[in-house]
Amino acid sequence: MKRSVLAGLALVGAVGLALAGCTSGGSPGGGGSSEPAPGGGGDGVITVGFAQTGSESGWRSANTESMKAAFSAENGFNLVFNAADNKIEAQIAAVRGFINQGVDAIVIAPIVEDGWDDVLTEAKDAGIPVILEDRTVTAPDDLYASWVGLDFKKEGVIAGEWAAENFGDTPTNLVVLEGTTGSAPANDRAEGFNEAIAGTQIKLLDSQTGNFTRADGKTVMEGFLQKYGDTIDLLYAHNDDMALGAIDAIEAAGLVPGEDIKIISIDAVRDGMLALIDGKINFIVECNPLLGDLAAGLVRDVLDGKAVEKAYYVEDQSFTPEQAAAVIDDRLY
Ligand code: GZL
Repeated sequence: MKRSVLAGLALVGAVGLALAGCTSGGSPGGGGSSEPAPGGGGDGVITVGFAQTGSESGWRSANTESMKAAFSAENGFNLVFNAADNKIEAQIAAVRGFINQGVDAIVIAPIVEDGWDDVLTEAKDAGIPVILEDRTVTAPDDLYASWVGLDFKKEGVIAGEWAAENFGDTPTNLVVLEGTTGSAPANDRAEGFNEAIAGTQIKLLDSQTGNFTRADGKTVMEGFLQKYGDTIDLLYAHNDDMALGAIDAIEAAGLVPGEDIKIISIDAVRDGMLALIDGKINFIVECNPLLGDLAAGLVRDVLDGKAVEKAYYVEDQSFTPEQAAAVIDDRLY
């Protein structure tokens, strides 16, 4: 079991307050890459090392902005921010740097699930609590205090159920743009989607990682189009950025995205929602990136010695073009 799964969303202390405000946007906080935020240090200020994956997607930018806004100097934090450019070795090195610096707490958005046991053990031995946000790890859950994020498998199931409902009764050729290899969202979104389409007439032609980026999504889709041409009926992209790259490739091939090739995606970032409204994407499952307030509440609760749950899930929703058009002006990302 990757993490202890809660039956419901149990709230404790500051996390409860944070959840109440977790849809608040807020302006980005201070701090650059690996530089302490201005105003760090001093009594009562909590120094937090945050090891972010990188800046691979629109979702990641929104998540970083949410985290910087929550861990701001005005909120009593000194944020030491590191973006690892999607390189796991760099991210683990950043965490080791936080340990050596003697920060009060460490927050990680782990690029991949595996390989965390050693450095998390070092943090535990140093008495520095670790909070995971967004993605999860396969390391034993006594090596981190808590995790807050989204149910990626459920996102995959929702996407797959929509595919099964709309295309499952006729022979449908599917290609998949996978997220970062070894990452929890890529693993779990695939698992959930595949379970949901089992037994339907949706047939997988090919599946390849696009690393959650628009550029790689376009390149991989170009390869699929060269290999399978217009026999492709459906694309399942693990995030909007890869779907948007695929749209570029589909249009360059003289085909119509959303019509010749139906597209299902995950995230619901603004550019994805606009493509959905334009009919170039057919269905999007949301993955809420606004986790900063929740992570900050967890850091405070853990440092205050309060009991916290091992896992806090943020609710997601899904959108058709009509539903997206109805909410686009009110969304925070
Ligand atoms: C999901 C997050 C994924 C997004 C991508 O919580 O880890 O990483 O779906 C992002 O857009 O790059």
